[in-house]
Amino acid sequence: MSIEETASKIKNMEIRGAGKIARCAVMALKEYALSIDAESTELYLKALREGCNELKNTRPTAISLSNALSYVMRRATGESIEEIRANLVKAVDDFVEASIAAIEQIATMGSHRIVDGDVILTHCNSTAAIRTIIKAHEEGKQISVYATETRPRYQGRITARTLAENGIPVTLIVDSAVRFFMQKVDIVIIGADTVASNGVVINKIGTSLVALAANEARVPVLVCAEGYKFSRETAMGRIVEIEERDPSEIVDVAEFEGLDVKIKNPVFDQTPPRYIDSIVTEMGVISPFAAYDIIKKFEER
Ligand code: RUB
Repeated sequence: MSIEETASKIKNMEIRGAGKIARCAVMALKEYALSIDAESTELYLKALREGCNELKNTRPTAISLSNALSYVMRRATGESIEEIRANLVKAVDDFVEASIAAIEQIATMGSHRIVDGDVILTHCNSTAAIRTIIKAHEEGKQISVYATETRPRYQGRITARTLAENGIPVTLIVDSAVRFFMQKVDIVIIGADTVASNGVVINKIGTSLVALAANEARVPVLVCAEGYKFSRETAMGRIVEIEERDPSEIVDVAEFEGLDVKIKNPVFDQTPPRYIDSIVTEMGVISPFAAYDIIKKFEER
């Protein structure tokens, strides 16, 4: 897919989820790198950087997107266009392979936290969280899942379908029923778009309410997040921008025409580390307060 097509699909959420947008973006950059016809290495790199920016500007919250693009751009070096191109292609292939392997490593470690008979609650649609749940099921554990519908885009329906297709009993609930059902839940398992250096987890809007309800009911919250979702920028003071999408995703705005009604649609929120039990990464299971260690470890790779 071209850069433009990929950027547009990420923007309109045909491609979504922090991991998937990162993988699709670098794959689009690879296609572009193979097609650029430039007269010098400078012009070649300039074109790559422009392509990168177009992809980065699609969705602001998930650091996975810019971390993935930065990872491949840092490796796009060489004396000639051919060399730069070959290094970029290798970096993209390495990134995609490692990011898929990371999901499996997370699932293996995360499934150890799920015991036979567990009732799990998940929010939104996270590949890493879902794979962890399916892994526990494959290990023979009898589990069941509450999946929130996840307004306004209903990603929870995808989650419910995927889990059910894998033979896991699922109950789909409205987001506002989370506290109602929390007493029946043994563990909350969710994904992340960004993990800040202070352990704050940024994920789909409503995650912080889920975590609050879990905390009140003494239910542990497990976050499944690959190392490239940790934000080095936050260690340098950067605030994670919370994406606000069009009000029409919530309601037909014409219904309120002429009335003093504002419609707001922030699509992610921040969960403080004190409401999170552990974060499962491919580099190990950590306390959210150890997020900075993952940032350092990931950079050393
Ligand atoms: C998706 C979402 C997911 C994370 C992690 O939001 O919040 O929980 O992105 O997903 P959206 P994954 O639907 O707005 O992209 O584990 O697949 O990377």
